Amino acid sequence: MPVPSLPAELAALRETAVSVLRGNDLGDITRPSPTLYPHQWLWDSCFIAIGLRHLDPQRAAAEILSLLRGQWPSGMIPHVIFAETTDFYHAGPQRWRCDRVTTTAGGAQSTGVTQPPMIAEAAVRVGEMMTDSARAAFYRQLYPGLLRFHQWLYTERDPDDDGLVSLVHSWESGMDNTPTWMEITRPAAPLAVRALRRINGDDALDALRRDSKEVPPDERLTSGDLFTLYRIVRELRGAHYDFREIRRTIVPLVQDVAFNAILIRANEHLTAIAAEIGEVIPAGLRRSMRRSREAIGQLVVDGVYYSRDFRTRTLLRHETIAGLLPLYAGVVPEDRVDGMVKTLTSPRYCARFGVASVPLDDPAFLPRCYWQGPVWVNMNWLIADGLERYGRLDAADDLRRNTVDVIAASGAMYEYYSPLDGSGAGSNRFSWTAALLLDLLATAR
Ligand code: 9WN
Repeated sequence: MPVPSLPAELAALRETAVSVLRGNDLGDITRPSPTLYPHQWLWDSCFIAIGLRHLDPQRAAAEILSLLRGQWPSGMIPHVIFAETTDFYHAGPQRWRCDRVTTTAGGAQSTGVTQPPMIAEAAVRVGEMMTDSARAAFYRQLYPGLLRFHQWLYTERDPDDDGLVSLVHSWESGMDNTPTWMEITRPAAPLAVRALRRINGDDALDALRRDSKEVPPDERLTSGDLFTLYRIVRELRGAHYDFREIRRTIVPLVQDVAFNAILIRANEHLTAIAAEIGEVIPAGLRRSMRRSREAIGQLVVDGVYYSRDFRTRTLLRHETIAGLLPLYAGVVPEDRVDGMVKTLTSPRYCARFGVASVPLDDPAFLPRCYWQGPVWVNMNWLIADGLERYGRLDAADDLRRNTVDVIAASGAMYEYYSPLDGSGAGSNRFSWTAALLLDLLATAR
């Protein structure tokens, strides 16, 4: 691929991004980070493919197709497909024991939950870089598995035909400790966590955790919350990862607004992929797709989109970046778009480096703590894409430029950035930051 002509400083940054991706390349999958996340993650691989397409479209296509190796007979594509590695990951196969309930298409071990369905988006972006015949061949390989995944999302996770799919763990949202999820998850804290917390706050639990050796604990979720998430995994395991059984447990069930927004956009891409290879989307799925577009309108109050509790159908009135993703889905009525642009560029979301994951005036806001405030490059990318399709080109360009600037100022591919001072946090060799930087540089106007 010809390298776009870039100023020296950005060319060097691009080289850093390429070397991070090479360093995290495990053959036809890419791990999100060399130490923190040594396996394959669903939405990470999609964002990674969107960057890899600028280096090697076939390799990018392989990144996407490799996700099908983790597909369950039910159609689910898991959030993590475990790689053949002895590297430590805190929520590894032993925590899930999915081999007791199913097998995956490629025989790999996996988790028992999914992640935002970014596959169709990534496939279309990669397809744009291919010849017509290579793209058609790629789409033909991907389509049957991708179709089954979208069908599974509705049949398994929208049993009441709401048009919105429900998630069974905050890890499915990809925004692990976002306040919306933590609030609804905390009542499920194990008794021991509650007792220890009373005696000594989270400090007593810190010694027991193993996920925060690479990055300071205050950049991750609290120990109490982490042990609660492990407890939810135990509940899911006991319910054989089957939604009908899960419904009867204490597991929080959320119609997550960001996940459903991503699904709505993915449905459009899936429809385009099918049309290109002469396939017809089954009528049942077409109907679910239509219902989703209508149903997401039930999540908005006074111009703000929220997630909803599946059990009680009440809105979880916590304003976070998740509520901005309907822009990416293209489902925001035109007369509300400018209001949302105003919100995301306001000091509440601190537009200087992109969009804070939680507004600065929220009591839960912490500038360097994971999904509780930091700016994430993938969120900026999604929102900018939505703004562009709404014709808000200046806002989209500003957001993209700010994103490149914040990465450039840090000089490294951090997992997330403080919205207050742009300092990097989490892993500093994070694949999707590297990949999306490549995409931002290659597509800049
Ligand atoms: C759990 C891999 C993943 C991302 C998520 C991010 C984080 C995992 C963890 O890392 O979650 O899935 O162990 O904290 O929150 O979005 O996909 O990069």
